[in-house]
Amino acid sequence: MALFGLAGLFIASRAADATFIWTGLAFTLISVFWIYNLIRISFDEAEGKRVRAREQVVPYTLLAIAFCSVLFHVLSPWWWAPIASNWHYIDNTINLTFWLTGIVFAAVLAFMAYCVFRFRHREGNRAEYEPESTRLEAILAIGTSFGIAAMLAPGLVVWNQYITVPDNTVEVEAVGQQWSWNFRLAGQDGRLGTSDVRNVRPNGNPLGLNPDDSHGQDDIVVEAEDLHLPVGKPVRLLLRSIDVLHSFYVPEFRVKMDMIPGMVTQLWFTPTRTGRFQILCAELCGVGHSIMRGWVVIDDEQAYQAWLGAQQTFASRASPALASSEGDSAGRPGRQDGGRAHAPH
Ligand SMILES: [Cu+2]
Repeated sequence: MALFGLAGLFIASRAADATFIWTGLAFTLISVFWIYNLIRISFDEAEGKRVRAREQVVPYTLLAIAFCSVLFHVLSPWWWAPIASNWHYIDNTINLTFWLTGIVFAAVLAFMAYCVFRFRHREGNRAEYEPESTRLEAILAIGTSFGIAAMLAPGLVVWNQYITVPDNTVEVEAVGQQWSWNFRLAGQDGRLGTSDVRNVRPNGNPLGLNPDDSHGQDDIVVEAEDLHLPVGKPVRLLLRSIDVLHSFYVPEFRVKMDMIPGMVTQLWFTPTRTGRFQILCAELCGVGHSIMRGWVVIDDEQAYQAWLGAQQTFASRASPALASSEGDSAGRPGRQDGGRAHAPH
């Protein structure tokens, strides 16, 4: 019965059109109700409410659930997108967690099945009262501690790698706003200029670069277009938001980090293959959250240089008026609306 339900899930997940999806889900629902009914019947039998028709349905059902769950995990069509960065450590820790929790899950169900079978109702049997067992408590406490430590320890090691940025990274800025992604790369001087949300102007300065900072003049500003990066080079992404909380997430890179207004957060990765990968916002950030998508294109060196050469610098984008008149405190009225990148609609 459980296999029947499993087959239904597979049909639903592989199906291209709605009819098959609903057929598959119906399969699964029917088998779930069937199993539920079997369990109910056997409980009734155990309580003597009903003539014993099917001996020991519950233990077998429990074992079947454990077996099919593990089988489903192994054969599941819902799995990660193929990795495109150095962060295979993250996959390893998740796999480890899956296996540890899977083994415990199967063991608990097997224990339940054993107990249901071993201590089933029989005429004249009486239960023993044994409220405490120091030995059993010690075994469970120590066993559980080891299991949890085994799941947490690899995560700490990987987290340490994740927050330790290597020296040879290229700095690139990604800025989230409702509801698009902008980027900035250092120009000839190899340095990003300073920025402030009070400098943000929808036309000419979407990232709020400081017009008086000479380091910022040659910065390459990519507004709501694809970000290109060279393959094989470690990248340190500096993350900013100019309005509300966002989160930068590229599933293939296995990296995700929140973007917090007023703070610069960061993450780093090394792209390991060329391709076009979607950026998702992973923090609910307003009605347009689900359409807040962008793309990172990983190029070989030649294609990357060609793309880089075609980009505009901050100085070439900005209008002369912007650079001079709003740099001082006289620009105060302009600052009032400067916190937002653009009108909501
Ligand atoms: Cu967002």
